[in-house]
Amino acid sequence: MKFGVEFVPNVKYYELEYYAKLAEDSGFGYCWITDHYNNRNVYAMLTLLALKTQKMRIGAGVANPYHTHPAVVASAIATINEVSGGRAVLGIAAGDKVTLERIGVKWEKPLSRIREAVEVIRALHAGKSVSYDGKFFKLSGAKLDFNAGSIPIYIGAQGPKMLKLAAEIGDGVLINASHPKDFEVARKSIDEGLQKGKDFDVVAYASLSIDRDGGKARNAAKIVVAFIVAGSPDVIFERHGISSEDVEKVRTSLNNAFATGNWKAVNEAVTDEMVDIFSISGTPEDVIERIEKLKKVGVTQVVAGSPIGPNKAKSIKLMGKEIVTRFTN
Ligand code: F42
Repeated sequence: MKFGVEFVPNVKYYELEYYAKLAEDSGFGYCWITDHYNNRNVYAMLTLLALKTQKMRIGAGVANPYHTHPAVVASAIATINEVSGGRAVLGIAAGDKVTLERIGVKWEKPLSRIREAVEVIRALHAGKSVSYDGKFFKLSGAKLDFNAGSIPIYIGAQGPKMLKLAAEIGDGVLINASHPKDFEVARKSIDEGLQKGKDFDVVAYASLSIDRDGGKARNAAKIVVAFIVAGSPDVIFERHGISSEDVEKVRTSLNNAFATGNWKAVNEAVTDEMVDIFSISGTPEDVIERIEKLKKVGVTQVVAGSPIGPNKAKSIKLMGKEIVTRFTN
């Protein structure tokens, strides 16, 4: 099992640097930085981390081919690869519809767009002069004027078609899920696209919260879980037997909280069951038990995403000491 950590660059650069270095010192092998135009720029932050870390692989988790042309993505991540001495990885996915629409970007045909983008990026990274006549991207003799090196491409995917595509054309897949049942289902789509014998990293890009006090850990995950519940499709609730009334309570409390600031009500609306399904939360023992189950359903990398714990620094260290060491030694 490999371990990664995810950071959202909605904090000052020196905070991000501090947590990333702490993660590296705690034994995490991957650091993924999210990409949304309204946060600090992902490549600027990755350049910082390329200079301030030594061993960890660092990458965009995830870029999208809507607001950034794949040739620009190819060049940006190749720059990170050069600065980091070959430690860059690229995550790419369809992008967040709501965020993209806010800047007037139409979110159409994500499957074909991702396929084309990955083909363009791989060709440019191979150092070729690229002429490409896609539906969305047209290149005519495009070439990077520096050596990109080798950069694995991971695709962020939840839907069955995107999972299959990720298996077909990616080196790995980043799946926003925490529960073994969701990976059992995802595995079926992955297997449809995966060539036998291909080395492929199945990543649980999970909401994780760890603390020696299990109650505190679970409580810290509740707001993040509320957002996941609010954005999940009905098929997920049906799969886990969550009632539509319970989902509605979370959605209503969340909408109200934006207007009234009553986040306590959001915490109350999130059930224990939801915390279990949409996050990996609890004591080190609870987290170990869940990771053992994820391993059984084919997960090969666990990414600790928000909130990581009630005290981020303490939780990163605890993850390193009790979890990363245990699974990687
Ligand atoms: N989004 C961001 O914007 N920034 C991030 O930093 C970010 C991180 C991230 C990490 C892991 C991860 O898994 C996702 C992450 N996301 C992030 C969200 C990501 O960008 C996607 O929004 C998310 O993964 C949802 O994608 P999906 O895999 O569910 O694919 C969507 C597009 C979907 O509906 N897929 C369907 C499927 O079955 O897979 C298929 C849809 C389909 O068939 N479309 C057709 C087509 O050709 O594309 C026709 C549609 C048409 O337009 O007519």
